[in-house]
Amino acid sequence: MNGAGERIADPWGRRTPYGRGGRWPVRMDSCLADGVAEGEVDAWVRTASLLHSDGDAMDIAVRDGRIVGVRGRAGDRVNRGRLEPKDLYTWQANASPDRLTRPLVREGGLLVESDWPTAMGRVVARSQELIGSLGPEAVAFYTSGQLFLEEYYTLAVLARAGIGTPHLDGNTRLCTATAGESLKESFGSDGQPGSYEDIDHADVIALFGHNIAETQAVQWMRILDRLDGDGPPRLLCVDPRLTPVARRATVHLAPRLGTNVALLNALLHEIIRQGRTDPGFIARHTVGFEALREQVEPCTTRWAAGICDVPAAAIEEAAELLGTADRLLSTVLQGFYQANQATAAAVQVNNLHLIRGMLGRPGAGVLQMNGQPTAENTRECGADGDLPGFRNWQNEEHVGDLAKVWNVEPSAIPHDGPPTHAMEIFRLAERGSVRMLWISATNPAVSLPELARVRSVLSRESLFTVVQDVFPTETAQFADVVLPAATWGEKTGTFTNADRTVHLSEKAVDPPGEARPDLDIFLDYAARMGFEDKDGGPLVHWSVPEEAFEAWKRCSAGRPCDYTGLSYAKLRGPSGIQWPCTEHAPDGTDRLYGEGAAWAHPDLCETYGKDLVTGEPLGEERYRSMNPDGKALIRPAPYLAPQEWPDEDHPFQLTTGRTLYHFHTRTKTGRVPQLARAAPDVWVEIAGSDAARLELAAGDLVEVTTRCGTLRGRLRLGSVRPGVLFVPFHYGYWDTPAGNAPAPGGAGRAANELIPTLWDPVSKQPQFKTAAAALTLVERAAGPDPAGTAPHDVSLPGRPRR
Ligand SMILES: Nc1nc2c(c(=O)[nH]1)N[C@H]1C(S)=C(S)[C@@H](COP(=O)(O)OP(=O)(O)OC[C@H]3O[C@@H](n4cnc5c(=O)[nH]c(N)nc54)[C@H](O)[C@@H]3O)O[C@H]1N2
Ligand SMILES: Nc1nc2c(c(=O)[nH]1)N[C@H]1C(S)=C(S)[C@@H](COP(=O)(O)OP(=O)(O)OC[C@H]3O[C@@H](n4cnc5c(=O)[nH]c(N)nc54)[C@H](O)[C@@H]3O)O[C@H]1N2
Ligand SMILES: [Mo]
Repeated sequence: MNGAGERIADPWGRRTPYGRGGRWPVRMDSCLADGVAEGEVDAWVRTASLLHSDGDAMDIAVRDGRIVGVRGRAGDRVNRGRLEPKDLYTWQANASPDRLTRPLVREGGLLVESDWPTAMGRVVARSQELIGSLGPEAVAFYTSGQLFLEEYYTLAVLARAGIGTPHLDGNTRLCTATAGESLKESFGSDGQPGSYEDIDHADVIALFGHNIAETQAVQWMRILDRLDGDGPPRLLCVDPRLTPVARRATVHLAPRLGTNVALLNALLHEIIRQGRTDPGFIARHTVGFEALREQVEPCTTRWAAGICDVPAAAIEEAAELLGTADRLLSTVLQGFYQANQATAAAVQVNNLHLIRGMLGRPGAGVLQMNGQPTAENTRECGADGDLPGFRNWQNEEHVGDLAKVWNVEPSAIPHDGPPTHAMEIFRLAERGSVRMLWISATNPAVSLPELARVRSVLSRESLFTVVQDVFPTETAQFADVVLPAATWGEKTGTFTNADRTVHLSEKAVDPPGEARPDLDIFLDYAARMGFEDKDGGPLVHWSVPEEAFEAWKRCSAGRPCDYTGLSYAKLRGPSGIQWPCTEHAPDGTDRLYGEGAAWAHPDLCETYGKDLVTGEPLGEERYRSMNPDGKALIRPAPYLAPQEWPDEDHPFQLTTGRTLYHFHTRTKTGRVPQLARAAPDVWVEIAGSDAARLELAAGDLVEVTTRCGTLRGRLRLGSVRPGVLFVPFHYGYWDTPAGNAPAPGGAGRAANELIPTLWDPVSKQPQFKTAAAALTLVERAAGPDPAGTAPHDVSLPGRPRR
């Protein structure tokens, strides 16, 4: 592989420094299979990365009908030619010998190879039988943040208006439900305010619970290039671990897990106390400032220091950074979204920007980040249970408008209660009221909390489970029908990254065996089910991706995520394009809300808001009186201690997350030799001081136990704050010798054996980032750390640098 080793050891590659306000230089990254020269490639086919929310634009190299490599696209606004290690190497996974190539059905307890008519016949027969006998609510869909826009939109139409079930959600519930919710609470509607180009202009960049160096590595390259250029930005990092971001930060705050709201309230307190607000912006564009002032009035830095276990002086330094920034860019991700008080904490970051007037100008913006590559589309298409186009299910006019687009009666669209969230769907399956669960492009038997319980739900006799995937996953083992899907490079469609940039991804090669694009599977189902509109025409009236895109454009018209100015032809241009893109904004829109949050108007908003503590809906009347003119909402929240808190039996705070080299449950990256070698097995990270106190050493085999379960892994030292354990959540069971989950009560390898079922009351996002845990030694290290320490993972002893 050309250049393979070097980008494992040097993940961010060569620096191309640039100064503040300058244009990020191009750097071309590529990787081709051994023995293939650029000139020998038959075709380069346009796509973007499907391994994080960055949307790194790239071309797939094709030779003799096979994928033989990738290269970045120089003209694209997102990455300007760069690729990160997963982008560079993961194309190899498409050709894995163990791809699913034929449908499987369960016969006599075993999954056996079958054909499409048989497999789809079973799915359709079971759907019709359940809908006929128990009603549409017996059927549920749990989808992804990794399919394409056209696929989500088709799924949303068929689930909502075809079947009429309210039980449709994405794994975006685990991922960016809080991003969406915090934007709704602050701006009345989902929709990312900021732009990646804000990195080029900001003088302060604040990263809240976001390890961007490992999780959107190309934007970290952009930050590194600014740090090496003229007028570098100052960085604030809020993370309990000494991440690569923390190492480069001007100020690093490493709070106790789950105390984000206390910290933010103290930062807001300082900024208000020192008069570093923008009164003009507050008066013109916001409501609610006085309530925030009262809420944070007692939240001194000393008060927060006690709760967060961070020196008050460090919080003051951070407040100084934020308060003196002239262009402030903030990013927020899972250290907030998956922690205690997720929405309340993320909303405080929005408040920071609202009171400082840091929105809608180059360098001044908020990125409530997405994680998955296509999570934005799950949300905008309504495959997360919300109505498509960020319509408000409590607003009859919005429902009526959608009904017109679909040519159905409004009553055909379930909207008499909030959408069913993923955790609730699993609970309904556990209770037996959901009887068919169709899982597409997600692996809940590894990624949901409390895995022992998830396995027991999925193995229920009364639950008919359909799994649509590209590999035989841990989840597929529980299926009644397995549908083999085509994936990236094998199908065509669009997807939208975290800064609203839409990319077209085109088919480069044929899928293996009988695998079919997810769109074709959904279309086949809709046709077999005979879903009709109110005039007896087909409800789903498209048959290829471009027609689905055109149908979506009509649905998005006049909404915040307006796609009407886009087309496949236009997306074949040099760069991806940011929505909204309309006749009036044909080149797309870089930033939202510079001129105020117009979508927050009561007639237009996606939601009337929720109580940030209880999650109770505020209701239309309350919203109208609070925000009659449609301004941005400043929403205060009190700090509440996490439910999971250490005690004598469980003295540690456990958190979980990611490494640079793997994507999620490793169905793709685990099958890529370079990446698998870089991080072959699970580990447990502990502070050097805790290890010394417990007389433990690097490489020791340990057991971590919580009230839910037990995990075994080798110890790594050094990069978490004292009292914290960190475990990556990538490792399940498909590549273990047994290939199976642990026997009940046994120690597992998946982090989610340990994570209890708890979720944020507002966004319903599970809390993957705080569990009380115990640690015990199983066996001393035989030699050096067998987990293989990745080069950037060197442990630095001592306190995080400030
Ligand atoms: N390499 C790689 N990149 C990815 C992915 C991947 O699997 N691998 N997945 C993609 C997806 S879907 C997502 S959602 C994103 C996630 O991207 P990130 O959110 O950046 O990743 P995480 O490692 O989950 O969590 C980020 C940080 O939160 C910190 N944290 C934990 N608890 C707390 C807390 O209580 N407070 C604060 N302030 N911080 C805390 C952790 O120490 C961790 O460093 O990454 C995307 N990119
Ligand atoms: N403890 C802990 N748990 C977590 C997290 C954490 O930080 N800690 N993070 C959470 C977050 S943010 C996320 S996003 C989730 C991710 O959790 P999952 O969604 O379960 O993770 P993936 O491994 O990405 O699963 C995607 C599945 O889709 C399949 N697939 C890939 N491409 C296609 C395609 O084109 N079509 C079809 N049909 N299938 C395809 C893959 O083979 C894989 O099985 O995990 C969550 N769980
Ligand atoms: Mo995610």
